[in-house]
Amino acid sequence: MSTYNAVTWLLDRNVDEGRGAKLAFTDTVSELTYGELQRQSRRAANLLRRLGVRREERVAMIMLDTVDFPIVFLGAIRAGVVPVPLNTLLTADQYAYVLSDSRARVLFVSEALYPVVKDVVGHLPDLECVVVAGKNAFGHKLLAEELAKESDSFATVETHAEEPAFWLYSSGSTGMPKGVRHVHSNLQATADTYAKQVLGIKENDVCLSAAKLFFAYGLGNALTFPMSVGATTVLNSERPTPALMFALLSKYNPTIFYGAPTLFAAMLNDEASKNERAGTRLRICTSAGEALPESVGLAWKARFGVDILDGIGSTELLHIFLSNSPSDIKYGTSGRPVPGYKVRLVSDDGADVPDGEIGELLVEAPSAGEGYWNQRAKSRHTFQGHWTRTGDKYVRDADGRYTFCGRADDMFKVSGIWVSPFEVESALITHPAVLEAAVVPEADPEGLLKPKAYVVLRAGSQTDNLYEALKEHVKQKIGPWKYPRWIDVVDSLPKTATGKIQRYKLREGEAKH
Ligand code: 3UK
Repeated sequence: MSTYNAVTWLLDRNVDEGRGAKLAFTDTVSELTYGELQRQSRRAANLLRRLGVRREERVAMIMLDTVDFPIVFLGAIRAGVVPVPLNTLLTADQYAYVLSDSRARVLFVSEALYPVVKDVVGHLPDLECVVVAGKNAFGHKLLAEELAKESDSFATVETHAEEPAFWLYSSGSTGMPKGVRHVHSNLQATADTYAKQVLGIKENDVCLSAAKLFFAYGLGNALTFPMSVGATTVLNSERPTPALMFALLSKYNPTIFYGAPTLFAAMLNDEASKNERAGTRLRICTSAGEALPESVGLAWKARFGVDILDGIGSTELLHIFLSNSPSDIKYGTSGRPVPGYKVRLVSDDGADVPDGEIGELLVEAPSAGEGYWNQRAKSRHTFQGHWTRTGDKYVRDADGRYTFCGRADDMFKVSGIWVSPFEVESALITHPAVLEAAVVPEADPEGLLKPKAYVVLRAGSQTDNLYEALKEHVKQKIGPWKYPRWIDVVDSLPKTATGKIQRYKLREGEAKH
């Protein structure tokens, strides 16, 4: 049987090829060369063995983006143990759910995040040990001390290319998160396709990702991709505010900056950063998580002279499968299939739809997860043989480019015609008074569905006759039946940790929790 452990390719290969002394990660406090990361990850593998964790068992990580993250993540994979990085912004209840669902044997937690889980860790039958990264052990074990006790030699476990290497929980827009099992070969699959062929990542690149490592997007951006070529990553453990991002861009001068639409828009709008530059070495930016409005892409390019590549990825498919590329950008679209991925657009009955018609996006991917843990019905619905359903509605134009039209579950019909909330929201935010918008169906007095909008206004915007002006604006832009019949001005919109609008929380008659 041939064997393949992702760590051999991702990490050990860099040392074998002579990059042992090269800087792999810096987190603004500590630095880690490829050689040091190799040694530390071997210590982490030995630590897991000493703690009695066996191959295939899970260990959870609630860790900030510091150099400890790759040490623990890669150490576990080296030992054939399955790391489960968790969102660092969850509540105690949500941690209790995922820790128990995954049956994690060990929890690695950053000191600053320990207080959130302190009342949970004593109540989980499968959790045997807590290891704290930082200076205060809270009565548990300290990561640095435990690693120091271990040997830095370890025979990497001979795993199979198709056995689970790590899990990522997909938050979805409703319900409890689902554990997506990703296999060893999936990391390399995202590097060989998107990173190599779209980003054209090279050894001398320096990467900065606003998305954290526990997200599939951040994991690829700041770990898989740079390590695939022996490049360097700048890790940021703090909240990615515009001011902090500008400071990191100027201090580290990265060549690739991976962001998200809300952040790019906030950086462009930040009064205090009006005179900031994006760094002299920056060659490309990427955007994912939600669609990048055309206006944001154009404004960014005009101000900083660097393009933003919008691309869509998902936790289930690990990284981006449809994207613009440096030589082929059309703002407002998600571009074309990434080489190595195939896509289809299908109608409700499963038939392929022609150009210009909206269909659900299915993807054939070398990096698809192999299923959701303990969720057979949901696994069957999403992972259908070679094809993975995304739940996204898209339209393909005659040039073969794809444009996002919203989530399948958010679409609704008005007078028998499909309305995409996303399209109405996109129209609303082109009005100068509107910063953000969310659109949901609401029943009129006859019981028929019509669009209702929740809008966040820009500071200091003119509000005389605003409602009529917004309705007229939408009618002009996208068609008379799509305009919002009701408009509510709100301070903020409900969003997931990944910045996606939770329309279900705004829909009439649905649980508003
Ligand atoms: C939406 C987009 C329009 C879309 C992700 C890059 O976002 C990521 O993963 P998630 O599991 O969410 C997946 C869903 O998010 N989406 C993401 N990107 C775009 N919609 N345009 C986009 N560019 O609904 C998708 O199904 O949180 C992003 C890489 C890895 C990822 N996991």
